[in-house]
Amino acid sequence: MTGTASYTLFYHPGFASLAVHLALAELDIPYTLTPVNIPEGEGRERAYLAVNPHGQVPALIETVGGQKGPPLTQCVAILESLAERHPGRGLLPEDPEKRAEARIWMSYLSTTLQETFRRFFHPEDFVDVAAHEADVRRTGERRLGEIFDWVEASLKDRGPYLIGAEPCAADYLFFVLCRWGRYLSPAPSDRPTIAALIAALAERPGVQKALRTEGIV
Ligand SMILES: N[C@@H](CCC(=O)N[C@@H](CS)C(=O)NCC(=O)O)C(=O)O
Repeated sequence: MTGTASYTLFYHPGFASLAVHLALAELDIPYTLTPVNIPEGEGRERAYLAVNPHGQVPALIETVGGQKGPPLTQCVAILESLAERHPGRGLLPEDPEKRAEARIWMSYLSTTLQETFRRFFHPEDFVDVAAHEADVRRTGERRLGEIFDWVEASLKDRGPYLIGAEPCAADYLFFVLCRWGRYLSPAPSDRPTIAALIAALAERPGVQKALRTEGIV
């Protein structure tokens, strides 16, 4: 496909879709937003299941020259695709070693940190007996604390971003997960190195624009 690309992002404020929204806003490319009211069950409606068969946000549709592409789903896959479609814009670093490092972060964050949050927010998905939910939530919370401690230790004397001086897609994903962590004690932002990363990202115009648009500043 040729011509200028524009994107439609299916999102719900503050949900995983925010990572893609931050990337689009930071790339400063044309996009529109389509809200999907996940808490009210809109994700399970037939129309949205045709976009994302898992009923989750994000989903992203690219339109080039008036022609719509297939829906892209899964945060990491979408971020990778955006980096591929907009090379040299910093979504993934140019340097192969740094690029690999960014991918390691994205994979770790998505499969480990993001997944562990499910135990904290949705313990009912992991047990048949309601009385066991509190246990799942508690162990999920403890594990989240360990993961954020590990990230904090890994970032010491580096940064301010995950792979150094410039932000990349992995940082956008991490930013969202830190936001989710505001319900934890300690919160991710109670750790000084992570707090510095969040503060640095929060100063960026694209990040501010996305947060303002989602009404979650
Ligand atoms: N692995 C998916 C996870 C996305 C995800 O968990 N989305 C949540 C919101 S944060 C959702 O839409 N949940 C609705 C559901 O599972 O029914 C990704 O990375 O895109």
